[in-house]
Amino acid sequence: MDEITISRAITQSYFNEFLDYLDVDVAIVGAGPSGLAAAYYLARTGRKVVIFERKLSIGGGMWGGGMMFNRIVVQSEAKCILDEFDIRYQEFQPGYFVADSVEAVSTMCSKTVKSGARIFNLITVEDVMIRENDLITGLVLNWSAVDLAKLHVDPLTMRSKYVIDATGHAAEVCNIVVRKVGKKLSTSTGGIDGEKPMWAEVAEREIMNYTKEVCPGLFVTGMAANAVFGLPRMGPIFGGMLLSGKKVAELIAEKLG
Ligand code: 48F
Repeated sequence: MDEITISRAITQSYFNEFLDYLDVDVAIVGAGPSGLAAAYYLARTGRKVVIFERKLSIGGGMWGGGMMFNRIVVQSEAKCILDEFDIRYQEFQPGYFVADSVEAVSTMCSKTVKSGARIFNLITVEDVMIRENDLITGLVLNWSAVDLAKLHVDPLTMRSKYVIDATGHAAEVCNIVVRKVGKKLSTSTGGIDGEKPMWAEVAEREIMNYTKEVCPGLFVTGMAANAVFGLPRMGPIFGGMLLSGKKVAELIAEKLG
């Protein structure tokens, strides 16, 4: 057993893939439910898709269910996505399906990776790359450890035909764009309209209308869409996240042709 061979296997395999994914069709920021669903459905169309996730763990806010009770609720409209991923559920009351969040995250993660999407965890997106007319053309990456330790280390950059902001409540990519490029989003103010208080029904309905291209080259999905467009939050009902991820995949697949 040679430790150096083990080290070579890890570094060589990792960096071969990292190099390959520096130029992709779609780069997704955040591996929560919306980012995973977007990656899965895009990868299944044969596109080259990568997710960058800041944390060690995949799954974003889905692991914790509601208030750390590890169950999620999904409405009838999104049951087809649970079926697609083969996530088991029970009908609690007509129209309300409850699933184990651990099974939901681990199954989505596994199927997304096996569909061909690549997930790089422990990497934080700290900026975007732009070209003429403020077209978003890629992401600026750094190790999350660098960010956490506040080290003065320059990042690296990757290119992507389209970027998806799937960073949840913080809508981090859109916030970066507004801060650095100006109020040029397709919102009422051009900036981040800001998330509104809890109203699950409106939030789950409207998220589908606001899952879209928010400025050239940048799409928004999941809770980030609600935050950017001033919609209410919805709490631990996850159908909107899954449907929004699927919708953004369809919108981008259509653009890619
Ligand atoms: O928060 P998150 O799960 O986003 P989502 O897919 O789902 C929202 C629900 O979990 C829940 C809800 C549902 O009703 O309201 O909150 O919209 O996942 C977002 C992921 O993005 C990562 C973050 O660590 C999380 O795993 N993330 C955020 N900012 C960055 C990032 C960044 N700058 N770089 C890389 N990853």
